[in-house]
Amino acid sequence: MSSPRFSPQEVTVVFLLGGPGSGKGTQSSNLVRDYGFTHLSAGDLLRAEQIREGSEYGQLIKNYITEGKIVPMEITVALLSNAMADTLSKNPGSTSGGKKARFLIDGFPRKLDQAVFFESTVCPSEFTLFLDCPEEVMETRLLKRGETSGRDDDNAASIRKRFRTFVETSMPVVTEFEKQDKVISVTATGTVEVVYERIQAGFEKRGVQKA
Ligand code: UP5
Ligand code: MG
Repeated sequence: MSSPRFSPQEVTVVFLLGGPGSGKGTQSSNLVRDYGFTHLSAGDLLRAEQIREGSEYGQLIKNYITEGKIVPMEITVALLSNAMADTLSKNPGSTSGGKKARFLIDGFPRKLDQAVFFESTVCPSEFTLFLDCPEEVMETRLLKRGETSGRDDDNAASIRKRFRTFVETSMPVVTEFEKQDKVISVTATGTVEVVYERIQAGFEKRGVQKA
């Protein structure tokens, strides 16, 4: 079997998982600022691909996202892998003895086979940060955001479908990484600041240094 595109010796990959509206994007900004991560949101990359002129996947991505279903992983993994390569080519220092590049991969992997595929072809992960949040809290946040976000999936019907997909398909990824003792689990209720305090405490416990 061929080896992954990037070696954990040259880059650190952290997955950020949690239900829809658990605060992945929000907390990513904090983590980028303090820990020097490059933030790659799989959902943002898919939404950008959806509207990219000339993309052959635009309509397909829109359909999957509106239905709260998971886009075929070949598309998402290619977007992520290319975004990583792009970042590294702009900061060659990270691969030539400088500081190791850190990637925070938000909202991926969403299915067990995606985790296996990514880790064997792109890069093994260091650990997963899991934002644990009750559906009622997430629903309130998403409906509020939906007043202005313009996202195709911030409506009550899509939100319900996203929740179901998360529970049935994406939670098994967290459970699997937990078995490997590779999860930092954080309760994601309360203010943005309180959640971030918990994240920092979890990182400290695992020995993750600030940038
Ligand atoms: N907010 C955040 N934290 C708060 C707090 N502590 N207190 C009060 N409010 C808080 O936050 C959501 C809202 O809540 C915001 O308004 C925020 O201000 C507020 P956000 O940080 O955006 O939460 P996040 O977890 O990022 O929610 P998001 O909606 O982005 O999560 P999803 O997982 O649903 O969305 P994503 O973009 O990752 O995926 C969308 C779709 O793309 C998927 O459903 C799927 O169809 C597709 N997809 C794939 O197919 N494959 C992939 O690999 C990735 C996505
Ligand atoms: Mg998000």
